[in-house]
Amino acid sequence: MKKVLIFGITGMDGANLAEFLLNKGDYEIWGVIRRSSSFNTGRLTNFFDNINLVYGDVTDSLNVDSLIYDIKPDEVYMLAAQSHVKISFNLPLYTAQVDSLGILNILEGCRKHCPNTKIYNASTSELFGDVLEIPQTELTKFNPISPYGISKQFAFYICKNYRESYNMFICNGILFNHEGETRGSTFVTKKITEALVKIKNGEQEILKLGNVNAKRDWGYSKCYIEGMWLMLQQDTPDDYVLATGENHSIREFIEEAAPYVGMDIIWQGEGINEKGIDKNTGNIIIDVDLKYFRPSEVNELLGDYTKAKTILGWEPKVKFKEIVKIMMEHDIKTGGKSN
Ligand code: NAP
Ligand code: G4F
Repeated sequence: MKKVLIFGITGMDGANLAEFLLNKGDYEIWGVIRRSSSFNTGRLTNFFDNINLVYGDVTDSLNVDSLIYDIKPDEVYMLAAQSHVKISFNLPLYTAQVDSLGILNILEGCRKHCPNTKIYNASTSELFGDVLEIPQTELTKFNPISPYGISKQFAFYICKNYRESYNMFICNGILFNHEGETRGSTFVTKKITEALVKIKNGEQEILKLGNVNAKRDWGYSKCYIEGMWLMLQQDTPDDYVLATGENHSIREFIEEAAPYVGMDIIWQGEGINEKGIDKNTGNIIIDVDLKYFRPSEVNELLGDYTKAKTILGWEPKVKFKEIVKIMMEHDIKTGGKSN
């Protein structure tokens, strides 16, 4: 059995990865969870008894060092993060502590105790920020414009530095937005799918959103998990973009999702006075609200995954319309209740 240690196992990707590796049958799974005053293992329910959970926090270097020393994993996946871009403007220092220094604690632990461990670092298309070319590839210059993106840029380069300086096996996965049934409720796709269901069921009146014109290259978490794993199965470590190669606006996501609950959204007004109205009832469903705008906005992301396709044989199997379908059907079943 290979030992794998997952930081961020309670998150969307971490839980999907744990399940994926369990199904492979040759992994002993270790996952790090944070102490919390409320239940935080909801995404692990289906396989809770088949994994080993340990308490930890990536900002606690003593803790990270002991975990790596005790477990001596064959593979480490660093998925732990303060992963919300807008919140990174409210908590810039905390975001830097987790998203920059967290991986450094892991790199140091592995360098000292198990230098042959293969390490995956969750990098992000937010590094491209105010993009300098379209589409973005592994060679596109970074231009991050949020504390989150800038913190993740440190993480990217410290991984590259440890790979080159100490000959360690470390990969940065530059992943574009990816979604799914268990996406956190404050990210825009899940906020939309849950709200539409609740509005339909009479449990919510209106959905307030920020910039509905931004475009994202949305993929499906369960496809991207496989790409992460493939990176660590290669003979040499490298950095890869995972994306779908198509992008859509928030507005398009809403228009695609609404018919699943019998709504047909038309738009009236402009800027912060814009409203999304259900053509069938005349009810206002979407209200644009300044509160959800960011101090600086990444307007458009579009990824080119040619390198991952060529070297890893990876391709996104699920694209935009199918993602919306999966999320809407899931939320209709659960009544739009969060994980
Ligand atoms: P997520 O759902 O927000 O999960 C984040 C995970 O990190 C949770 O398990 C969280 O624990 C844990 N965590 C946060 N702070 C921690 C700390 N100080 N110590 C230990 N664990 C901590 O994120 P995700 O969407 O699965 O994304 C996984 C990773 O990929 C993140 O690094 C994210 O930045 C990156 N990424 C995501 C996307 C995307 O579109 N999803 C795209 C590119 C990159 P709690 O459950 O206790 O909060
Ligand atoms: O869903 P979002 O919050 O995702 P964002 O900011 O693109 O970040 C996600 O993807 C990154 C990869 O590119 C990850 F690294 C990161 O961890 C995270 O998973 O926002 C998407 C877009 C933005 O343009 C935002 O301004 O939706 C826009 N938006 C409009 N109204 C909103 C809202 N976003 C949120 N969260 N909430 C709104 O009400």
